[in-house]
Amino acid sequence: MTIQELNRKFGTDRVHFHPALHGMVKAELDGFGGKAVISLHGAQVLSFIPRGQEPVLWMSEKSRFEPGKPIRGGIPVCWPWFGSHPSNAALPSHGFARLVEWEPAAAGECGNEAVFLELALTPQLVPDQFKAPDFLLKLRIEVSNGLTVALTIGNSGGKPLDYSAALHSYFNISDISQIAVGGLNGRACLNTLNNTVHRQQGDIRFSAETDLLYGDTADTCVIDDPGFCRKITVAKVGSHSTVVWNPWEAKARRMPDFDDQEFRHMVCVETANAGADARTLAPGASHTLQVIIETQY
Ligand code: TA6
Repeated sequence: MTIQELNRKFGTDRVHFHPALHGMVKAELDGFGGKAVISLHGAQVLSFIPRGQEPVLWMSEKSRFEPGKPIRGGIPVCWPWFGSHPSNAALPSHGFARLVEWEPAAAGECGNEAVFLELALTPQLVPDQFKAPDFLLKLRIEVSNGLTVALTIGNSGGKPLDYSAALHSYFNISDISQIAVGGLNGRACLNTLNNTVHRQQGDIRFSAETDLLYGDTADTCVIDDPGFCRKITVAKVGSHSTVVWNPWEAKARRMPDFDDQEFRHMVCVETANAGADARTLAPGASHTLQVIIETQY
């Protein structure tokens, strides 16, 4: 559909579609409490700015916006696998959902003075190389005073659907050495950098590359950022695993879509169904993975 057709069919006073780089399309949601921008490429939330505040989500200055490539920042949708593919290392990390164009399904205003956009993905929109299973994905983005993103996975086939997933949120922070991530105290954690397991003691602070997978946790995380004089709360539904990541300098240098010093201004707190929390859907079943992001000053 052309931009004009999209706006005619799905646009409202508060939902507008615009052309983006490389022929991509983005939607702007002008909510009562803030604004969000979503790329139809990957159904990726690119930004969320509550009224009068610093941006809540981080986006690399060197991110690519190219067909078939992941966008570095915002909220990547990782599905149907989180991390490396379990049996085929040649496949891209974090699945194919963030690499393809999704289609708008609905848009408008809803109850709590929120503005929403729903995007959908079906196997017909996925290149054959990924051998997509029978599925239906829906992503619903709601902007009110906070940002809610809900990924609903449906098994439209006749056999069980195994997958892992994450809403891989990149948060904008003042300085990685100043912040703390709370909410996971006492939770078992796999350090994926050295495959050791420990129990979290207190808040998470950062002084080196950090890549931690917490299991058995439905907890709300809180990013305490004294530099921006704010806290970002990351609540969730339908998830019992959380990933906390910062690449630090050496890994950032190895990533072409990540500027060398940008690691200082971002942290990922990822709402997942990963590790032991990977899921299996029976034929006809569905599951929703949801993150609710709010700020406190
Ligand atoms: O955040 C968890 C993680 O799996 C890290 O290990 C790191 O690879 C990150 O995701 C980014 O992955 P990407 O494929 O987007 O470069």
